[in-house]
Amino acid sequence: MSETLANLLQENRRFEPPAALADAANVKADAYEEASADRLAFWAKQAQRLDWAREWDQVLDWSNPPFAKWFVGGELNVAYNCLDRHVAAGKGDKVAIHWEGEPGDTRTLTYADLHALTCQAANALTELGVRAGDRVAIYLPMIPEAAVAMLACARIGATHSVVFGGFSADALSGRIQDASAKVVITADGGYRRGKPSGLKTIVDEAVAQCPTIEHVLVVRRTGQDVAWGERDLWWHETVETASTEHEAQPFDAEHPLFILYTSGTTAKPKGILHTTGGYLTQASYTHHAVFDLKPETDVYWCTADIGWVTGHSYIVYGPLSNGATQVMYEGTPDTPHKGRFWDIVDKYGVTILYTAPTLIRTMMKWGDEFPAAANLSSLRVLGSVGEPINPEAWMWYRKNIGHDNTPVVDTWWQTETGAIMISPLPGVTAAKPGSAMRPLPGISADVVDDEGNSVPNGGGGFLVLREPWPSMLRTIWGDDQRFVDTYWSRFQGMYFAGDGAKKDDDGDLWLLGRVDDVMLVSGHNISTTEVESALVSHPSVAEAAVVGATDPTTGQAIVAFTIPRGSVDTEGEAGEALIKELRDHVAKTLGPIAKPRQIMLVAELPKTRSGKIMRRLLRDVAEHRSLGDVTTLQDSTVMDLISDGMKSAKSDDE
Ligand code: 6R9
Repeated sequence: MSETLANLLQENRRFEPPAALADAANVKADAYEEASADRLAFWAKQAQRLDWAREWDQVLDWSNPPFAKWFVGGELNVAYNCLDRHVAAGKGDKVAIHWEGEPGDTRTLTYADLHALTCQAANALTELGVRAGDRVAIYLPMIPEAAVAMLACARIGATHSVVFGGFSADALSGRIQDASAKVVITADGGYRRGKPSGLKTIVDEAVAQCPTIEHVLVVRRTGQDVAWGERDLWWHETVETASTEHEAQPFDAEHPLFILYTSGTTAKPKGILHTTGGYLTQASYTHHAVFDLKPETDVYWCTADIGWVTGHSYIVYGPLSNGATQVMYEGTPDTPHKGRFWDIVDKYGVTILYTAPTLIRTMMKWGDEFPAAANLSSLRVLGSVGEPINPEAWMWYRKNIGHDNTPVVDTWWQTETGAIMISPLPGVTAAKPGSAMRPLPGISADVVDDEGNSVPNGGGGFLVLREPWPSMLRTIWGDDQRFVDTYWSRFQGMYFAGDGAKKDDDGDLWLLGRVDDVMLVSGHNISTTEVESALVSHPSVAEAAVVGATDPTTGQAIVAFTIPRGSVDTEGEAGEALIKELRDHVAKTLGPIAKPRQIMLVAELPKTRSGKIMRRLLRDVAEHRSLGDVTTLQDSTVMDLISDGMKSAKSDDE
C-alpha cells in the first residue's frame, strides 16, 4: 500500500488519570461500549440532559445526506436550557460568570442576573422588530453582554452571527451582507493591551455598506467618544430599561441557532450554520464528559474569544447549559504583566482550564517563573484546542500548570463539527502527550488513504468522520452546493475534515495539521506538525512553524521558522551553532529525510486571530514571493520582521 503520510514521530510516554478523578468521573469507560452498541440511542440519552418542550419523533433523519436532521419534531428553547431551568431549580444565586476586565475591574453575574439581562435584551430586540429567523450580527469585546446578546437571540429564535472584535470593517460588512443581518450589537470599545480599542468606529464604516442594518445597539464599555447616527441606540437606554420578564417560546430542533464564518485562507469566508437541538445536546454532553465538570464545585475557565467557535460552545452554550460557574476575561495574557492568567487562576480558584497551544507555547517562551509565582493548586483538568499540541508543549503544560498530576485533554474539533469530536476522557484515558487519542463515545472518526480506505495502525492519511453527529454543521449559509463540494465530495459517504492524521500502533489518533500544509520531500509526504514537534522537543525552542518551499533537488525542502525560549542566546555565532544543532536534532529525532534545509530564528510567527499559525504566509517568504492576503493576521508587523530576516540569512545547504 502506498504511504499517504509518513509516520515519523515516536512517543512512548503515557499518563494515567489520577485515581480519585477516575473514581468520581462523570463519564467512564462503559460509555464507549454503550455508544457503539446503539449510537442513536446513546445520543437520545444525552439529549435528555436538556429540557424539551416537545419530545422528538425521530433521533436522526439521514435520508437526504449530507443534509441531516437530528431530534426531528422536537422543540426546545436554548436560552431556557442555559438559564431559566437553573433559576427554577433554585440556583438563581449561583455565580454564572466571574468577569475580569483587563484594567482590573470585575463583575459577578449570578444565573438570576444573567437571566434578567437576557430577558431584557430579548424584549429590546423584539421591540426593535427582530423576529424568529432574522439575523443579528454581534461585534463585541469579551464582556458579559457578548454572552447575553447571544442568549437573547437564541431566546427569540433570531440567528446570531458573531464576528470577532478584531476583524476589520471590510470583514465585518462582508459577513453582515452575506447573512443580511438586521441589527448589529457592538460596544464603544474594549480593553486590549492596556488601551481602549475602538469598535463603534469600525461598525460605522462597515454598516455604511450594509443597507439591511436597521439598528446598531451599542454597549458602553470604555466611555470613549463615539460618533452617533440615527440608527444608533445605547444598550443601557434600550436593554437595561426593558422588562426583565420574558417568556421563552420553544423552537424546532432544527431551527437555525447561529452562523459562524470560518476565516478561510484566501477564499470567501464560509458561513457555517448550526441549529438548535443537536448542537446543544453535543455541546452540553462534551463539556460534561471531556472536562468532567462538577457544577457545584468547579470553577471553569475557557480563555478563547467569544468570536471563535470555542467561545460559542465552551463559554456560552456548553457551560451555561450545564449550570457551570466560569471565569471570563476581557484582555491579553501579558497585561499588565506576563503572569496575568496565573493570577486569575489563583484569584478565582480555577479548577478547569481550557486554552490553546499557541498560548501554551507563548508561556513556555516567557519562562517558568510566571506560573511558578502563582498558586495553581486548584487546577484539576487542563484542556487544549485549536492546533496540534506538540508533545513537549503538552509536557510543559502538565508540569508547570498542572503540577505534574493533572490530566491534559487535547480536544480536536472544528467550527464545522460544532463540538469536541476526538479527545481523551480525563477519568478514563491514559493519555499520550500530543495525541487527541480516540473519538468520543458516539463519534465515528477514521484515517483513510487517497482512495478512502481505512489505514492500518501505524499509517497516516486523511481524517474523516464516517457517521453524522448531533452538532454537525447543517450547511454553508446560502450555499448548499459549496457545503457538498467542500466536505462531502472528496470521499464517498464521509465527511472530509481537511486535516492529516495518523494512527499509532495502538490505534490512537495524532492530528498532523491541514492537508494543504503537508510537504512533499523527495517523494515522501511529511507533516509540518511532526517537524515542528521535533523542533519544540529541543530545550532551546519554544515554538516553530515549518513549511515546504520549492527545491530543485528534492521537489520541496523543509524551511523552519523557530522561536527560541526567552533565556537562549541567539546572537552571532551562538545563533549559527544553535541552528546547526537544531537541524541535527530534527534529523536524529525523525530521520534524515526530515532535516530542514534552512532554519530561521525569529521573534514571532504569523498567526490568525484565533492563534493558528499561518503557514501560507511563511511559504510566500520561503519562496521569496510577495505576500498573499494578510487581513486575517493578528499582528501585521510580524511579516515585515520575518521577511527582512529571511533576506539577510544565508541558505544553509549541505
Ligand atoms: C475548534 C477549532 C479547526 C481546525 C482543525 C484542525 C485544527 C483544532 C485541534 C486541531 C490538532 C487539535 N485543530 N483542534 N488540530 N489538534 N486538538 O479550532 O475550530 O477554528 O474551525 O479550526 O483547527 O486543523 O481542522 P476551527
